[in-house]
Order: sequence, then structure tokens, then C-alpha cells
Amino acid sequence: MKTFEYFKVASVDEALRLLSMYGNKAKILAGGTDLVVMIDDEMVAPDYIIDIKGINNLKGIEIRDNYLWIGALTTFSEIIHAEIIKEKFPVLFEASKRVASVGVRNRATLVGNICSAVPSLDSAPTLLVLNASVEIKGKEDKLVPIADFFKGPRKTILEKDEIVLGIRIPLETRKYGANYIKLGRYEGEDLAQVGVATFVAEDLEYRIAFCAVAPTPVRALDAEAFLKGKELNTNLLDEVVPLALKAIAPISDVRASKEYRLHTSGVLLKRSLKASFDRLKGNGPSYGINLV
Ligand SMILES: Cc1cc2nc3c(=O)[nH]c(=O)nc-3n(C[C@@H](O)[C@@H](O)[C@H](O)COP(=O)(O)OP(=O)(O)OC[C@H]3O[C@@H](n4cnc5c(N)ncnc54)[C@H](O)[C@@H]3O)c2cc1C
Repeated sequence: MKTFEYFKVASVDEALRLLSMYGNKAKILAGGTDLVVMIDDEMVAPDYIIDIKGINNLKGIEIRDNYLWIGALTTFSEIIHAEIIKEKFPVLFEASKRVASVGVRNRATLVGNICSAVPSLDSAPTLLVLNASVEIKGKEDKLVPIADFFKGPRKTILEKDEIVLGIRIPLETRKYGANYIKLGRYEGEDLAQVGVATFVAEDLEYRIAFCAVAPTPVRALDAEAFLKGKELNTNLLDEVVPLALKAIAPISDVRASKEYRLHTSGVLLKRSLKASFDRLKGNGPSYGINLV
């Protein structure tokens, strides 16, 4: 393994100063569950590591104005245990429980997950259906809708001298139901073969998003438009699947074939929409239950 210089910074300004000096030769380190594996596998070889874990104002989960803020250093375990998440966005609790195992979740951050930008990242479908935005700081401050953040496998819109400060999720004033289902090869620490999140609000606005079935996580906008304003029933579930599948472009890899992913995407979508709709109506499964 190539050696690197390690900096532990205590402020965002210090991190930004180092990033502007070292650019592409530097890598930000949060929980390290993705970056350390990549360094070990020699997929990346940074000359400089900027450890941001000491930046206190990147920690926490709080309501600010009309949105919930999740700081860049917030781990999946912290999300799972936060009462405010269970109260306002229980679907994020549900999705976080599907990430890896307790040991990994104790270190892995939600923001590190989106910055890794692997197609199978479990947090993205849920953040997409909640219309989250990404707070970015560099030469200027940016607030980017999560739908515009991913550019391709392991590629985001982040510039080399930018850092993500946190995630904003707009507070929902309507009653709604939502769900995340992940299909893996086995129960436990495995990446998704298919992941689907759905959201239904009381005025029958629907949102649908997938991971692991396209180069980036994707929304199924045509399927959402088709469902808008309609009470969900078995016929509608059958009709919406082909529309939703047009939004995805799965490949075959070690985890699943393209055909299996296409088929199971439809099966999971129906199950997820039904769970979200039933939750909206007050008779769905409890959040956190694995529906696979
Ligand atoms: C055994 C194992 C099982 C796993 N299973 C799953 C799974 O089931 N589902 C899943 O989705 N993921 C899984 N993962 C990956 C998951 O742990 C990571 O994606 C994690 O969430 C990344 O967060 P981190 O804090 O560890 O980031 P790091 O590894 O520290 O960083 C990841 C990337 O993001 C960048 N970065 C981090 N923070 C910032 C920031 N604030 N601003 C800009 N760039 C930043 C880093 O430079 C790096 O490129 C697994 C990993 C392991 C090791």
C-alpha cells in the first residue's frame, strides 16, 4: 500500500484549505468503511488523507426551519437510534437498518454513503423519494437536489475542493406512507441486488426510486405521473410496473443477472407501493420490518 500524509482537521475551513492545496491528490475520510477498503484494494491511492471526524459542527440531526438536517458525520447507527427520525422520517430508519451490519453502521456515515456513489447504495432511493438536498461547501455554498448529485458509478457532481456539510430533508406537512425494500443474496451484510423506495402522500402524490439497477440511483418519474391522484389497487400495481421498469437499466454482475434484477424490481415495486399505501391508510406493516 502506498503511504500518505494524514491530517486530522477540526474545522470545515481547515479541510477546505487542504483540499484547495492538494486537490485530486487528497481524499476526505469520514467513517472510512468505503475509503479504507478502496485504499487497501489499491483502487485509489491518495497522497493526503483529510480526516474530518473532529469537525464538531458536522455532527448531529436536528430540525432547522422547514427541514431536517443530518450532519455529514452522522452514522447509520445514529440515524437508527434517533427519535426524531422515527417520528418524522421512519422510512430512513427502515433503510438505514438494511445497510451492512451493526459494526459497519457504527462507523459508516449517510453522507459518506452518497459520496461513494456506488449504484447499490441503500440510502439513495429513500433520500430521492423524500426529495432531500445536499449541502455543499467549496468556493461557494451550494444546495443540490439529491437527484442531481449522482453522475455515474462512483461519480458525483462534487468538485475536488468541495466538502458535503450535510443532508436536508424537507419536513412533510401532509400525512404520508413510505417504504424501502432491499433484496440481497442473503440476510445480513450484502449489497443490494435491487433496492426500491416508495412514498405516497394523502393527496395521492407518489414517488418511486431504485438503486442497484442503473448506473446511478433513479426516480421512476413516468410511473409516478401515471399513479398520481389514483387510489392504489391490484390492477394499478400491474399497470405501473412496465412504466417503472423503463426508468431502470440493470446489468448482470456477481450479485445478480440483468433478467433477475428486472423481474425482482417489478415484484419489489408492487410490494413497496402496497406497504407505503397501507401505511398511509394506517394499516401497513410497522416501519423497520423486512418485507423480503
Ligand atoms: C463490509 C461492508 C458492508 C457494506 N454494506 C453496505 C450495504 O449493505 N449498503 C450500503 O449502502 N453500503 C454498504 N457498505 C458501504 C458503506 O459502509 C459506505 O458507503 C459508507 O456509508 C460510507 O461512509 P463512510 O463514513 O465510511 O465514508 P468514507 O469511507 O470515509 O468515505 C467514502 C467516500 O466519501 C467521501 N466523503 C466522505 N465524507 C465526505 C464529505 N463530508 N464530503 C465529501 N466527501 C466525503 C470520501 O472521500 C470517500 O470518497 C458496506 C461497507 C462494508 C465495508
